[in-house]
Amino acid sequence: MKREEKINKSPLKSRVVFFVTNNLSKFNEGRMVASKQGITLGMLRAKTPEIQSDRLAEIARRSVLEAFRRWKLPVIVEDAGLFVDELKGFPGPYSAYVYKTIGNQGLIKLLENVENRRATFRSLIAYYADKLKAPMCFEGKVVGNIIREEKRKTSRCGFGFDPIFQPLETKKTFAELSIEEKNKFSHRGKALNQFAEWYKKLQ
Ligand code: ITT
Repeated sequence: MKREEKINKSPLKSRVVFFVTNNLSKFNEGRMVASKQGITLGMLRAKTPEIQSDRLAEIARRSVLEAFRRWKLPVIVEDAGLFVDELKGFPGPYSAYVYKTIGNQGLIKLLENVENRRATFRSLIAYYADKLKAPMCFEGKVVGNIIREEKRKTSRCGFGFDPIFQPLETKKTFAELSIEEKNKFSHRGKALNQFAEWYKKLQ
C-alpha cells in the first residue's frame, strides 16, 4: 500500500475533535492549524460556563469537563487572554469582559502615558475525551507590544485585541496578518500545535 493510501486509512483521518467556542475567529484559526496537522476540527458553537479564576488552566480544565459532560464527544476548549506588563497582567482572564466594555480604545487610553508597552497573549487549550483520566492542557504564548492606535489590513481583519497587538517578531499587528501568518506566531497556533503533536501520538 502506498504511503498516501495508508495515511487516508489511518483512524486519525476520520477522527474529529470538537472545538467548543462561541468565537468564530478563534475557530477559523484553530481549524487551519489542526488541518495542517491532519486533524479535523469541528465547531460546537456554545458557551461553556467559565468559573471565576485568575488561572487560565483552571478555567479551561473545568470548562472542558463540563463540555464533555454535555456532549460526550472529544472536545477542546480554549481560554485565552492578554496580559499587559505595566498593568500587572490585567486584563488577563478578564480579557473578554474588558474587550466588550472598554475595547481597544479603552486599553490604549489606559496606557496613554506609559512607555513600557510590553504584553503577552496566552492561550490555554484543554482537551478531554472518553477514557482519559484527566483533561490534557497545552499552553502557548506570544510576547509583543501594545501600539498607540489600531492598525488592520481591512476592516474585516482580526478580532479582539488583534489591531493593537504587534508581536516582537514582526512590524505588523495581528490584524494586518493573514490567518496563516498569525498562526505562525500566535499563542493559539502554538498551543494547538502542541496539542496536535500529542494527539497524533495517541492514535
Ligand atoms: P470562547 O470563550 O467562547 O471560546 P471568547 O471570545 O470568550 O470565546 P477567550 O475567553 O478565550 O474567548 O478570550 C478572551 C478574549 O481575549 C477574547 O474575547 C478576545 O477579546 C481576546 N483574545 C483572545 N485571543 C485573542 C486573539 O488571538 N486576538 C485578539 N484578541 C484575543
